[in-house]
Amino acid sequence: MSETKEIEIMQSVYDKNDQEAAKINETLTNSGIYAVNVMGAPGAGKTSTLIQIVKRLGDITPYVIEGDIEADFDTKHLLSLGVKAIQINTGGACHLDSPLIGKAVEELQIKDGLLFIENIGNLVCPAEFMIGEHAKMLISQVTEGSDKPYKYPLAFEKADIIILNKCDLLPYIDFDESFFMKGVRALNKTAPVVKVSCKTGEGFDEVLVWIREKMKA
Ligand SMILES: Nc1nc2c(ncn2[C@@H]2O[C@H](COP(=O)(O)OP(=O)(O)O)[C@@H](O)[C@H]2O)c(=O)[nH]1
Ligand SMILES: [Mg+2]
Repeated sequence: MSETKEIEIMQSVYDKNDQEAAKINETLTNSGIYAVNVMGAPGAGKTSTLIQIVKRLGDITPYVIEGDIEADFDTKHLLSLGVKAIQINTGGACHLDSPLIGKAVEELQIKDGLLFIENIGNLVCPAEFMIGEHAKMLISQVTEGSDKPYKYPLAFEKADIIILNKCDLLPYIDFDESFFMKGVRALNKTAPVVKVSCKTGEGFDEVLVWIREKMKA
């Protein structure tokens, strides 16, 4: 009788990705780059948040790697604002991985500044893959409902900062902030949760304080 063997394929896929992520992280650190993996659902306001941040960076140079399944609207928008940006289209894959980011980093030729990697709009897979970042920024939005930390725990657990976007719409919707915060804090005791609006600019001064502190450290 032949012996049955269990092969942990997922583990080795993650290991290979994480090893490459560690190398990218080292390369970026040595080049004076602080990298932020920006995660969130489609339409949560990831690009809008980056635009608000970029406007406030002063002497810090921003770079963006834009991840989308298809199209390059966000990259074109960022380029039109003078931001050095590059597009990755995954053609279907639901997250960015280290080999994709490794190539993009090489192509961008960046030095001394702040790199945002806008991940594919998805609250699940991006949280599972390290891509060389120093920090993960999760964009949540009041319009997606206050139960999201309970339904998509990993993204909230792994986040180093949680941006709660579209707060200008709070008067028009039922968003239970204390339920949301209870869910967040059950998973993540330390990440700051910053209420913002990309429409009004509310909350971004606090986001900038966080970024500057992280880059200094
Ligand atoms: N009312 C309101 N709309 C927003 C806000 N932030 C983003 N949006 C809108 O939400 C849509 C998706 O934003 P976008 O930044 O493209 O989201 P992404 O897919 O996560 O990059 C756009 O129509 C934005 O104008 C906000 O704070 N308030
Ligand atoms: Mg976008």
